[in-house]
Parts: sequence; C-alpha cells; structure tokens
Amino acid sequence: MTICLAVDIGGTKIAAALIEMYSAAKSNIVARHLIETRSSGDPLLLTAALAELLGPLAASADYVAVASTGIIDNGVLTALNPQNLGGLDHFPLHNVIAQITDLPVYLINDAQGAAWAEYLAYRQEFADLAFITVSTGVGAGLILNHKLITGSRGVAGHAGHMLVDPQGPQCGCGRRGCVEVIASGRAIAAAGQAVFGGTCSGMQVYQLYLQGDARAQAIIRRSADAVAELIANLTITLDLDAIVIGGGVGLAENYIGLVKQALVKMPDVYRPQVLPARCDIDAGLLGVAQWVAKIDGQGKNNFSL
Ligand code: BMX
Ligand code: ZN
Repeated sequence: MTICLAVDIGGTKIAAALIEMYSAAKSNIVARHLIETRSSGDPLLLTAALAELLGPLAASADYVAVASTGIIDNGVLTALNPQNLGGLDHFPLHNVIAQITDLPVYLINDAQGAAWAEYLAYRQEFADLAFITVSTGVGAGLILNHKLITGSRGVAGHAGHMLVDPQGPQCGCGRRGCVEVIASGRAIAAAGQAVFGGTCSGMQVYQLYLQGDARAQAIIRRSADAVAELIANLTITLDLDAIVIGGGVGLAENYIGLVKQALVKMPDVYRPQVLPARCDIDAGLLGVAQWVAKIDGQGKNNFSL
C-alpha cells in the first residue's frame, strides 16, 4: 500500500488529502484539509497557500497527485480563463509542489481528474462518458473507449469554452459567448449583480431561485439551458453513453432537473443519460490519485508529468 497526497486546486477552494492506495481503483481517504483559493495575480500567494497546506502532510506521503483548474501542460498551469484565478495566468505548479514536498509530483486538470473518478465510481459501466463540472468555471473531462483523454497539450475537455451564444458576453478566455460565461458560478454571480446590485453571490442567486424569484429563475434557467446545449454538442460529436454532472452549481438542488427539462425538448440522438456525480467534492482528489496509480503502477516510480 502506498500513500498519495492528493491535491485539488479549484477557483474557489484548494483541497488536500492523504489517500491510502490499495489498487488503481481501491483507495481510502484518511485525512482531508480545505482552504480558500487566494485568487490573485500574485503567484507568491498561491505558493504560500500550497506550502501551508501541503508542507505538514508531505512527510506521510509517497507521492503527490494534483488536479488543478487550468490547462496543465509540462508541469505548468496556464489559465484559459485567468479571471477564475484573480488574474493568475502562468504558474510553475510542478516545480513549486516538488520543492515544498520533495516528492514525485503528477499533475492533471481538475475536471479531467474528476472524470476519471466518476468513470470508476460508475463501475466502468460506460465506455464513453463526459463529466461536466459547473462550479467557479465550467470544466469537463472526457472518457472515450474507457480511456481518459488529456490531449497532447493538456487542453482536451475544456468544453466550458465551446460556443453557446454568439451574441453572449465576452468570456475571460477571450472568446465571446462560451458556456462558462453564461452558466458558471461566476457568471451567475455577475448576472445576479446586474439585476439585484451589490455584491450578490452565485449562492444567493441560487437561493432566490429556489424561493421562486422570477429574475433569479431566469438566470439559473439560462445557465442550465447552456449546459444542456453543451451536453447535446458533446453527445453528437462523441457518441456518449452518459454525462455526469458535478460542481457546486451542478449538484445544487434541482439543477440537474433543469438541465434534463431543457434536453427533453431535443431529439433523442442528442440525449445521453444525465447522472449526478457520485464522488461529490472528492472527485478531483480521488480521480487524480487513481489515475496516477493506474499510469504509474501505484506511483512508485519517480515519474513526473
Ligand atoms: C475553467 C478552466 C478549466 C477548469 C474549469 C473549472 C482556468 C483557470 N480554468 O474553464 O481548466 O477545469 O474552469 O474549474 O482557466 P473550477 O475552478 O470551477 O473547478
Ligand atoms: Zn471562454
């Protein structure tokens, strides 16, 4: 048995956990820690947060497996949408974590990692599956023919930046009308602030929606409709069996119900099974730990991505 120090860096939270790895699909989380992501253009703030979180855990681990928001290519985090990280764009994630922990470090995108965890949690029932997280941003991970697709530059699955409305708002990635700029937690907060004013959060807009406020309903429905369009686009492109939805917004009360309502209006060929994430907030942590165990036979080799 080896111990993996798993890390999940999202736009809002950074989670870390020590995970006992029995096999590539069997693991047990023994200790979990969570801090807020100090979103800032200053890389030193993220370095300090990682040192604080990972420093004390490193001595108990054999290797580090990191699932992070952003494009992960050759150990460097490049933000596709820097606004999700307070303007932080380029960050040498591999080197920073290797220095803090003095352990082998493996990296993957957060939604890619979560997709792998959900594929295993659904007992490999589906050969072709997409995981979509509706959270700070909108991320996705693809499993095709039982394989996780990361892409040669780590970009594969960034489906939150597919077009949903050519006249829509400008996305932080530089494109106009992406799913993310309409459906994400940040987009819901921005739409809420435009309507209700002040510093209205995405969570507050969602509460208003649940209480039946018509303006909040329109915002949440627009988000769910955009995700339904994304599901239809992915399904018609990749011939998917199922879509698993996760993330703080994606798993909020009735959100999947709204997505399904929008999909029902489409022809059958656009409608895969739509299922809730089984690993909930641990999907990124478990997925990256399990993915490393698979590619590296328990993470024993000194192999870094
Ligand atoms: C963004 C992008 C993706 C990420 C997705 C969900 C950045 C910094 N992130 O589309 O890489 O997977 O958000 O991220 O460009 P989360 O922070 O909401 O989990
Ligand atoms: Zn975009």
